[in-house]
Amino acid sequence: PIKAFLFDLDGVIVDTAIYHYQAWKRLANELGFDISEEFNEQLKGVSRTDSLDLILAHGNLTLPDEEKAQLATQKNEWYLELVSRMSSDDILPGVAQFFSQVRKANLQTALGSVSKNAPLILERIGMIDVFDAIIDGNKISKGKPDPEVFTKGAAELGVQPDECVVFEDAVAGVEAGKRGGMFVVGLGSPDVLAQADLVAPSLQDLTVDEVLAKSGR
Ligand code: B16
Ligand code: MG
Repeated sequence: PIKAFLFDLDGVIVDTAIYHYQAWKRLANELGFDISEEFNEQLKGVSRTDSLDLILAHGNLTLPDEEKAQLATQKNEWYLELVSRMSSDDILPGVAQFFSQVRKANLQTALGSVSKNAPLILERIGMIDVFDAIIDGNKISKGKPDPEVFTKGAAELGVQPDECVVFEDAVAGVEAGKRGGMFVVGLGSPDVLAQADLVAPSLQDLTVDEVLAKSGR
């Protein structure tokens, strides 16, 4: 049976993906090139350093590690400026309702985000006490699509991977959940998230009962 739900943060609970995109775009522009929304899909769920490597390759730039570290710090400062204005108003539609169903169903919950800023964002939106376990970028060594962020979540909750459902909006995150042996619900477009076991536009379009039934576990 399913015992736990594991949630990605960016794009599932809250739309910080747009802020990551704006900050990376600003950085690319300063370096003399641009990134499109389509290119940005590849960055979702990918760690800060891996994202920067993808962006620099996109702009045909090779830079020394020291300079890359400065650029990553700069991007994070811009990102934090945007995030600092967030509040509970930024929680995505359907999240509160879905979580009240999760609680009634006695399921455990974990956050599975590769963001080092995840605890700060949870504080800002008033959701720091909602999860039974929080796995974020400070606790893992490999970003998505590596399954580490989700397998650690399952381990911290004391459940098996096949007892977990992962909720993800990113291609890399869906792959991470699948590689971890979990049932994966993709939130977004079925074309982009083809690897997911079930796809819906957002949590607003799902009920807990429906997810449990469709998981067949
Ligand atoms: P930070 P998630 C990911 O969070 C974002 O989707 C990704 O765009 C970002 O680069 C990554 O976190 C690292 O974030 O720079 O804040 O440590 O989707 O796993 O919740
Ligand atoms: Mg995400």
